Amino acid sequence: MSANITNSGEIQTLLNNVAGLNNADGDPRIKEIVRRIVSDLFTAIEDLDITESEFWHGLHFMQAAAPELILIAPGLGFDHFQDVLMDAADEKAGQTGGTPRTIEGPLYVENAPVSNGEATLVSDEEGDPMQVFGVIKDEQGAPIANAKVEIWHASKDGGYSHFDPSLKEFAFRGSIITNEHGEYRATSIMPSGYACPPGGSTEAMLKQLGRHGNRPAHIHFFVSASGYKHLTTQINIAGDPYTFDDFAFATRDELVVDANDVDGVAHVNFDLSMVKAVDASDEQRSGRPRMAG
Ligand code: MBD
Ligand code: FE
Repeated sequence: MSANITNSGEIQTLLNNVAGLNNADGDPRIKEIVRRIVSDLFTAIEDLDITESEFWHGLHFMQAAAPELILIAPGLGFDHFQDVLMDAADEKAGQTGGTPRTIEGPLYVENAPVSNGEATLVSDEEGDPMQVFGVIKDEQGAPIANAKVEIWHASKDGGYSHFDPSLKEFAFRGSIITNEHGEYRATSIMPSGYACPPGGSTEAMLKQLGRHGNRPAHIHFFVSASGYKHLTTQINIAGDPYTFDDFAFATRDELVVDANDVDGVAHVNFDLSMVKAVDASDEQRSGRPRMAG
């Protein structure tokens, strides 16, 4: 496999022209990225003898899949790969520790209601009662007051508000400011695992790979506090058949949490540990586009 044609002068010139390297306009960073990605795809087409039919099938698949690209990305491991890259960067900078990160996923919505100390995430949706609670701590174990804990999770049917039209605005979403003991508590219902939309492009793609499109029951967190690095993570409820078989590869051993029955309420107790920020930008989450609720 040597990509003889891709490496020829003719195709290298074509790639330079494709990426606009022969002009002084445009964005140099975008040019660099386009040059590299198109070149890598040409190489793959040549090395794998991807036929014209296969190429166009793939392109038409992507065209139809456009609304689900945000789901295909975690299914193909891109979200988890970015976590691994960020972990490696932290390691290199000597900034390890704290609760492990894991992927944000595509279903966060801005502007959920804010409460102090505790919140009821929903009052009139059906489901098994669940409380998720804990303490936000620094690496020495000292509680962090006034941390912002944003929580979002699925319904008992695995749907997310603002994406599943049967659910009320901001159902199962809330932002809790920790009290003077660093505590947060959300009263809600037990989420079910998520399944990719039946009949959709993600499901079709995963089927071709012999895979499924399920996630275990999980609860998402954004945690931020002045002077600490922003944390994006999730917990998986122990005992779900998909806990260690997540189509989005987001499970980490430290993030699997038991739900304990206390008088008919599932108690999910999870403390989170925050790492000191080195500069102000560490306190912010990534600039990824997000839906405003
Ligand atoms: C989810 O709920 C989710 O968290 C991810 C990562 C992908 C799809 C649905
Ligand atoms: Fe989710």
